[in-house]
Amino acid sequence: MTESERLFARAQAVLPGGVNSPVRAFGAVGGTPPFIQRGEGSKIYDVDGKQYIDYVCSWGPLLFGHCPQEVLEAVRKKMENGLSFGAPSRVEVEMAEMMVSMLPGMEMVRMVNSGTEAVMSALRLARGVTGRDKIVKFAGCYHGHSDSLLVRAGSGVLTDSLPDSMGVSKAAAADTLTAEYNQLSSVESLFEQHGAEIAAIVVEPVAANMGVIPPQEGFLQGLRAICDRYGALLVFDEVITGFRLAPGGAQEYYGIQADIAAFGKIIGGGMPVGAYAARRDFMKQVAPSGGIYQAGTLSGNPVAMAAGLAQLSMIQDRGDRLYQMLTGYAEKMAEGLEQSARENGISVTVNREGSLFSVFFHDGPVQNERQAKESDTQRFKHYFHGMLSRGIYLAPSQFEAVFVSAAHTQKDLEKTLAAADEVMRELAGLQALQQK
Ligand code: KE4
Repeated sequence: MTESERLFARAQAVLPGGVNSPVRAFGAVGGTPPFIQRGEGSKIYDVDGKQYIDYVCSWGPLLFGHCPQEVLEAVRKKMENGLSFGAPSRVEVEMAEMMVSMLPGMEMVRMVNSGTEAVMSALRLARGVTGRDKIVKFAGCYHGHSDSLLVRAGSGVLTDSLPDSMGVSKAAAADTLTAEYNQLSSVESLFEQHGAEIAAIVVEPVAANMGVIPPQEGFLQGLRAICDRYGALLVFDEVITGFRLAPGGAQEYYGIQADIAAFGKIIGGGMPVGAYAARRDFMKQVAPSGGIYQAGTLSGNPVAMAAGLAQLSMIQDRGDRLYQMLTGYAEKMAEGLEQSARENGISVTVNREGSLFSVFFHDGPVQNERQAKESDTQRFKHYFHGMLSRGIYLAPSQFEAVFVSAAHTQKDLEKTLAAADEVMRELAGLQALQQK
């Protein structure tokens, strides 16, 4: 038995599925998840000493890879003065000023502890500001695990093909309307029926929880126009896209102004941080300056703020050069994987936006949840394990994204594509056998 197997057996006795978040359990791909001992740059090392090139990067937060010195130094310095006070501190102001300076049209921000909390709070703000109850979300988009958003959700819900989560009351889900991503007509018809009751549309500007599905030309602009026409708010869930597509996230990248935006992942630099932001007249309605209540014991935790602030400062220092580098790496990797599949007669569809991409084992366009679900998840499973056994650590699900970092090197790319060549050849061999 490997140490990971021993730990996984122990973990399953005390943690549901042996994990603290479902996608980590390898449910969709099988096998034992490597228990990670440490990370350094683009690499992670498991408890059995195996090294992997990491393309999960903690599901997006680690834009500069594992243990960037600037973040570690900021955390070390801050924690020597205390871990948490439950009282205002300077670094919270500095973090809020930094975010506001980087985010188009956002005048105030409130820190929370996760992306789930950020989106949940953003929607409470939308309901409070508009006095309306209904929310429109998209099938296959994932916005965290708050009750009203676990309706036709993506990520782990899609991966484990749970219809919807048990435990969510009908009442909690009743005000959530679902439309199809990249299909404005499905949004229009919901507004024709419920327009006056709809507080907001919540959308992942680039869907990344059914695999990566970029918005088609005009889709986001169409959502903006529908919100304006009906007096609803446009909420961008930028937990993944925020600070990953551009310093100003998807709002900057697409030039579209959301009314409220939710953040997570990168703004914590690997520590538990979420945030939501909007213009001043909205945010002033949040307690204690207004009647929309939201709170948190560890919100704005100084050590987490120090990590996030260090990471955002590194983004500011590097500017567009950073995004050119991230996109360049992702482009070469995506093209290399696609070419390797094509040369071996394996049907794949590769979707990429900026440095975010996914390889779907699918032979047609993937522009919505229905098409994503047509992917060959058995083939993905073989691909995943073929890459893992060659030291390439991908998300253990067809319905997640590849996350690259500024720490990934040309050497990593070469090793990744060499492994993919071997795996695609294996898949071709299997395909030939099946066709006999
Ligand atoms: P957290 O509560 O997990 O910090 O954020 C929820 C969330 C909200 N919005 C978007 C667009 C997200 O992608 C997420 C969380 N992402 C998943 C990965 N697709 C987190 C991984 C996990 O659940 O363990």
